[in-house]
Amino acid sequence: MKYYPVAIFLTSLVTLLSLKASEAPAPAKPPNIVVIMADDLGFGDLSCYGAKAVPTPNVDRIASRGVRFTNGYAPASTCTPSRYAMLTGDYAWRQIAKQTTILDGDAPLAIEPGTLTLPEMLRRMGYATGIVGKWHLGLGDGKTPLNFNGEVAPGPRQIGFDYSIIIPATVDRVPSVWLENDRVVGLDPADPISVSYKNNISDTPLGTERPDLLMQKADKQHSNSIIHGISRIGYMKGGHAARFKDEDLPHTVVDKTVDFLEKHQSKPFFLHVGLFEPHVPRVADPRIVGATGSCGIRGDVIRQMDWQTGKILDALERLKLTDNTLILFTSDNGPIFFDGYEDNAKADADAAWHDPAGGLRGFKYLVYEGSTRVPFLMSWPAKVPVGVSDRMICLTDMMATCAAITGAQIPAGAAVDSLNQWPVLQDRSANAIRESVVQQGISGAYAIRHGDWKLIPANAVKQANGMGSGANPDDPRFAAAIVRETLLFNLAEDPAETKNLASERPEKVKELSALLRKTGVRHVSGLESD
Ligand code: NG6
Ligand code: CA
Repeated sequence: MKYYPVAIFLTSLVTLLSLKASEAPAPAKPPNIVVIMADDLGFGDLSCYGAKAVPTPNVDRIASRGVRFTNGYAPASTCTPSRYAMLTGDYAWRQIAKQTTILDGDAPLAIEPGTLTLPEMLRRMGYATGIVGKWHLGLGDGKTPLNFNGEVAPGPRQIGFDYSIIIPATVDRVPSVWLENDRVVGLDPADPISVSYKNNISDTPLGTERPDLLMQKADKQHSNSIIHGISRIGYMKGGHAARFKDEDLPHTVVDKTVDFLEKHQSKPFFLHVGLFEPHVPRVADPRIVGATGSCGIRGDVIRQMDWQTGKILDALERLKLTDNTLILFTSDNGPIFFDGYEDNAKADADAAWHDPAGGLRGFKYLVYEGSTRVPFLMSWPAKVPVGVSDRMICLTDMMATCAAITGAQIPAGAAVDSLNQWPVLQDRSANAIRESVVQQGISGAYAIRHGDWKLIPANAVKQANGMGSGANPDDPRFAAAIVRETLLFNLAEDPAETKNLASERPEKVKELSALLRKTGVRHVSGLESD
């Protein structure tokens, strides 16, 4: 009896040590994994992150069942590199040619087939894998011109997804069609599709020619082919029966997602859902428009995004899968109001006192905190205790974390920017696993956050670049990505990045510059010179 407490101590020590050694549970049945990624949703856009004007009760359900991270990062402030990073565990600038940050709808596949991706890793572990919604990682091999009338490959199915139903790039870029398992849905062979980002091959009027046909007026870049009342970036001909209507998109997402869940309920599955909201063009289902508590069209489409999330959660519940499903809900980059279409988003949000970046500086395209710090919720009711975590986590970490959880192996050289966050997920008091994160913007702008410090080296470009076809580099949104002097901020004291400490703290500039250089980041001109 005397030794009883010692025995308890020893037993817990053994438990502790064995947990440390394996770092992850060996679940009887591996969890299903669902990654829901919104498009351009900001740190302050959800009610669980403090938004008052836009209730998001469904997404909040994930927060109430899991961990709400307050330092969760997309590693880039545009879609393509962030999605690349989530799927590969590598920062996109390691691989993607010419520092591409936004791909056109006819761009080649950005992930080399044969790369170990998150879906491929899980597929090898016996998971059924699927993707529904936004892709924006290119299609085809880049050698033969992309032909949307046959098998459009390589694409998601050649990098690990068994099933795919995607739109190729963004809703504001042609072709405005769905591709299901590499083929355009509803294509009439007698009306073949052609796509160009250079020549006007459009068989419908352009936005510049017939503004009277538009639901929303647009800037020059977004004023090419009009498809169902919205002018887009790029020119499209044919495929009329296959062209989607914007208001149908959320319904297709829900139907296809629920279908996938029902079909694969008995097997572990990995499902990646790329929601289209609140990216432009913002079009809401008439039943959602003006719903109570929203702030204009941007608020409406956030509610629409929340509705879709609710449908996914309901399906999981109905299929009794909630408990053993790991969900990540996040966004690919920070928010923006005007992004090509005159939809009054800013005026309406201002009137409702809604700040999409939740008090952080900056917006999409840039490298301030509001540009890349995003909502980041992770739940797994069977294993992950509920709470809030201020530990740093990045989309790249999904690979190593899911490997730890499922027992998958990551070979040397793969997923080099991925850290296993299982200890942080499992224990609210665990030490931070991640100390730094690199943030990538357009125009070769980079930043590094290390602990509380943040460095943004001058990028010394003369004109903004990397925004895709037709964009105007003098546009103030893009011009803001040009960083003329080195910036250093202390985020603990100055979370809104208002006070540049670079000249006061040269040793910190040096330390963070060295750290950034060590990551292997290229083409940061301000960094090379010091
Ligand atoms: C830009 C588009 C923008 C959006 C973005 C990609 C302008 C003028 N144009 O070139 O509308 O499509 O590319 O956004 O801003 S992302 O979230 O997919 O990266
Ligand atoms: Ca985006």
